[in-house]
Amino acid sequence: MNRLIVVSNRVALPNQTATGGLASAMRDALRERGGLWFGWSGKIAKHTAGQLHHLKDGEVEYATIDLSKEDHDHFYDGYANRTLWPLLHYRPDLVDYNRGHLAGYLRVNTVFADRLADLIEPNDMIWINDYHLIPLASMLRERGVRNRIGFFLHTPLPAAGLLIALPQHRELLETLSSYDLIGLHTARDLRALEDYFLHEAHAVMRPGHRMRASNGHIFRAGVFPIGIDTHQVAEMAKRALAEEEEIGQLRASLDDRALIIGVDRLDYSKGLPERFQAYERLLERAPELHRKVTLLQIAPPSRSTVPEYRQIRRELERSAGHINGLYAAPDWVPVRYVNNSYPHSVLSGYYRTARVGLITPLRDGMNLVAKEYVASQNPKDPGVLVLSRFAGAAEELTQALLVNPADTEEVTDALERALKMPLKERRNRWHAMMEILQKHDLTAWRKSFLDALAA
Ligand code: GDG
Repeated sequence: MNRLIVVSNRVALPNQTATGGLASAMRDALRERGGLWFGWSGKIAKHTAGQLHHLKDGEVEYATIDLSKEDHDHFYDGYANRTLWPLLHYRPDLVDYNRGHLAGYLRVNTVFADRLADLIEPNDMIWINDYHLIPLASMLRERGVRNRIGFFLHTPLPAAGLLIALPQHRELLETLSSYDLIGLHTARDLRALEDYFLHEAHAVMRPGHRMRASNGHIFRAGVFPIGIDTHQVAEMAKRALAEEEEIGQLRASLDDRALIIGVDRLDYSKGLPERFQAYERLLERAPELHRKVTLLQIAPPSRSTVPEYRQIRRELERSAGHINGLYAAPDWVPVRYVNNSYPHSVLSGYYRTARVGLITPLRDGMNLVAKEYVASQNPKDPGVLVLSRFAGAAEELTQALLVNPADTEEVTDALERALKMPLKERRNRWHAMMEILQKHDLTAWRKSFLDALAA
């Protein structure tokens, strides 16, 4: 089996817990085949930026580099988080375009290419991840790398009409044609990619989902919806009540009230203000539910150097305070809004406790929390997933109650229906979703991507 090189902005080193789906998928793939994980060390260089740090753990090597403060600010805080992230999440109004940020982004990709090129052996397969590293393959090709290189985009890809709002979009996006394979989460994202290349970048379709770009490169794109480690999550959730004291504490505090849960990084793409509004509307419309339900929203803060993230935090504090001010009673707090993060083992127990999983991003590449919520349920008495149509997960989890997160009444209706859903219907919907999650788990995802890359 060929050696695998994984490249991502952040690397989960062996002594760190792998948070998030990407990190654990890559770690498993590397352990199985042996290989190298390359990326940013997560550190700002005090003296020399770009120096390589090596670490070996069994068959897996890690090579990381520090970034200078200036490069980090332009590349990560700037172009990745303030230009590409809002654009890819359909928010051109939030795109902060600055040529200095683009220059920093290209500079960091160049440093990655320079350092990585020296580490590549002739038969290695290279798997580059996410929007931080779009031009990396073309830079490696310029350095003579002829290996098979795949790219996976973990975010959505918006329609061509939006992508062209990015200044110099062709210079950046056409570099995608240097990959052998581009992986996306959904059919909608694939359509957007094909539409962009065919209608904005003068590419032509070739048989077998291949395209020929205007520079003559032939590449392939496909749909590979990321999964979770379904079996492991289900087992963890089953054990959580016995093993994690937080679960007993939460259950005792609920006092038989139905729990609605949301877990999201504090990000404007997650639709949190709209979610709070729908919950407020539920309490307004259904007084019989007062004291009978509680919303637990877990939202660890992220990217707090970006103004929009500080603003959404203030907005949510106001909104939670407003709802509690209107409806709370001495023995009932309708919204529990928590800005902490929790280990997976605790989260899975929280999911199992919740009658409703309320996952309503305005846009999301996949949304692994939705899948983890389903996998954590008690098969005898499963909860109901209320899911945004605009999360990639909605293409597979069609037995969730699918909603448009901007339509307050629709989300409120779904919440009410979920809270009142009879056991038989809950079981039927849960079984259908669980079957999909078992078949298309994380192992199946990485295998199908790597098989396609090797083909
Ligand atoms: C990108 C795309 C796509 C652990 N503790 C907390 C927490 N975790 C874990 C969750 C889940 C992961 O983090 C979050 O996964 P998501 O898929 O929801 O979102 P991201 O990792 O930000 O993002 C996304 C994914 O890549 C994979 O391709 O699905 O669309 O944006 O595993 O259990 N999460 C939160 N709080 C915790 O305390 N929010």
